[in-house]
Amino acid sequence: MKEHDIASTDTLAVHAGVGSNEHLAVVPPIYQTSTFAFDSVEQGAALFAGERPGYIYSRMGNPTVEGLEKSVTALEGGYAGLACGSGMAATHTTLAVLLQNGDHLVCSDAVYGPTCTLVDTVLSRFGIECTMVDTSDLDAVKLAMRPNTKVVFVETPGNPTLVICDLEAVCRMAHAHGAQVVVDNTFMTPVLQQPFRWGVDVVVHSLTKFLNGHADVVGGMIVVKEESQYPTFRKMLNHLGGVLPPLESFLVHRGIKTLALRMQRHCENAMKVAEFLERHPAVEWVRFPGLKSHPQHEIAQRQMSGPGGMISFGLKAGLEAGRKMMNAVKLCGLAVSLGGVESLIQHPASMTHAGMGPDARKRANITDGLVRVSVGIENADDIIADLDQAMSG
Ligand code: LCS
Repeated sequence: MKEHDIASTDTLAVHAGVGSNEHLAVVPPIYQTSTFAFDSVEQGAALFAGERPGYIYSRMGNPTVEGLEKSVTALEGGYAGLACGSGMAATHTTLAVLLQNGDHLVCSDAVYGPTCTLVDTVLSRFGIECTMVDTSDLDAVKLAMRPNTKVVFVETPGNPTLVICDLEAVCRMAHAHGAQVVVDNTFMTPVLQQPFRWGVDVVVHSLTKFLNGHADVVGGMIVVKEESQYPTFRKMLNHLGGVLPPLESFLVHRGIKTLALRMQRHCENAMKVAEFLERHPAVEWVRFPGLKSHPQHEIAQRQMSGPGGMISFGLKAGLEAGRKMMNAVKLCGLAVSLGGVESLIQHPASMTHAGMGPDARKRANITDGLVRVSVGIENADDIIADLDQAMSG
């Protein structure tokens, strides 16, 4: 069966990109090599000229990396994938392709902290201006658009506030302006949200999170929708150089085989944890796309096939109580990153989003009291018991 004939993400997660190999190994080998020998000078030249398919040098292409790229591409329903050394490398490479001096970018204000820093402080040095807006507010997005706006970069649900953007509506607006839409799909994975269905042009991921799922690799992925986009993206990644090595590619590809199962468990567990938190007398507020109290709950139900595993909340007694709680967890790890099988808890204002600065955090609604939990696949009752004891300690 061809990959494009398979519709279900469960089956694609297991099979896509695995392909066949010389010895019919069920799990393809790791091509742990930096370079590939040529049969002859003529063949080498033909490979460089693009007249023949084949591998030259692992920054330009490697079969193990390609297997992973095919897997994520099939899951997203795109044309091609480009594995990058980190999620930040995927975002940087994408924006380097789509923007140049004199262009303007509109970006979600609730994004992973370093994404905000990249667009705000690094791209500005290259003459690219950026407006950060609440992309759940379409009027605000419309107001931010300028004649030179080339890209709308959306993270949905946003890190860490879990604010949700209506992708179909934002694509319609951006395309009418001649701008492309890039979506960071890290929090959802293609199992729960497929941005290309809503008109998005480019999808980026931090593979470090749910896609790999085992907290042992840092990686990223770009997926483009159309064939025409691909050569420029490949050239840019090759020139910027932020590629993913073969061993890491193998590990992420292995992790993806259980992606659909893991996402189902993350969603179920997070729903239980969010309901527990919402009922808890010490908790002031909870943000989780699966709760009816989420301001964009209806969009979530239409656009996402599950609420995901991320929850943010605040305690009535404020930041100090949150700190005490985070220091008291026993099962949950006190660590940044997310999307692994193990539950993690962290404090965005002093950790992942500290570098954004207080003004950008305020604009994005990232309050000092906000606590973020990445709900793992342990027994939900055990996670709840841990949070409960940490709050009452
Ligand atoms: N996009 C999102 C939504 C992220 O959460 C992260 C990392 C990135 C991109 C960047 O990916 P990386 O380069 O780390 O692979 N988020 C992290 C977080 O919330 N805690 O630690 C890392």
